[in-house]
Amino acid sequence: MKIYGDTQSGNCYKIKLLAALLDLPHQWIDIDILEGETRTEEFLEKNPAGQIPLLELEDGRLLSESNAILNFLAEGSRFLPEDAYDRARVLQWQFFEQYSHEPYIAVARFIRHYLGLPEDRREEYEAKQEGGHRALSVMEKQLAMTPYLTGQSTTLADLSLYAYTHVAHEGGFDLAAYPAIRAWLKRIEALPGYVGMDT
Ligand SMILES: N[C@@H](CCC(=O)N[C@@H](CS)C(=O)NCC(=O)O)C(=O)O
Repeated sequence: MKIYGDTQSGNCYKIKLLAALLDLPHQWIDIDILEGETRTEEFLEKNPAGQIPLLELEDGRLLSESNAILNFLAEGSRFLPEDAYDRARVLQWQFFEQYSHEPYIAVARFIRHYLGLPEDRREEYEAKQEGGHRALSVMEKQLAMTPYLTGQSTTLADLSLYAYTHVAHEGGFDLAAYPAIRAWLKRIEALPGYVGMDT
């Protein structure tokens, strides 16, 4: 299978991390967003939303949306529980990630880390801080009670949220006030097969 992505993007890194943890054979195809490579006619034919990550299976079937790709690839693995309620708890955190975490932390990081905090986007960047801290506080509360977001073991919920949380400082978020999150980041980094964002 092929994975179209950018290793600096948290949404794409989620897939890279899962593929490494499960040792899934794949071809990684680097896509440069800033060079407009998600907007070419050829790419838009594969994903009309013009976004990465994008999965292309050997038979040509395509799948976009990082968390959908994770759920597809993790089927039958230790990262996706079988019990309906436990599975829904994973989804609960993945929806939280897309609605309450990524739009603040990933966007602030994009403005600061990718674009170099240009003056015309400073206001937007500042406006992202409160929402980002709100999301981190929700995670901190859970992780002070359980080692992983859904309980005692690592699931896709952790991988989805690890992606942008471990680089939150690049969006201006200081994790010093979140000890449970910092301990959880270390637990994820100790998983056998773990790969970092740059490797
Ligand atoms: N909800 C999508 C978001 C994907 C997304 O925002 N991708 C960004 C990179 S992180 C992208 O492709 N941006 C290029 C563009 O929108 O033109 C997911 O989780 O996969």
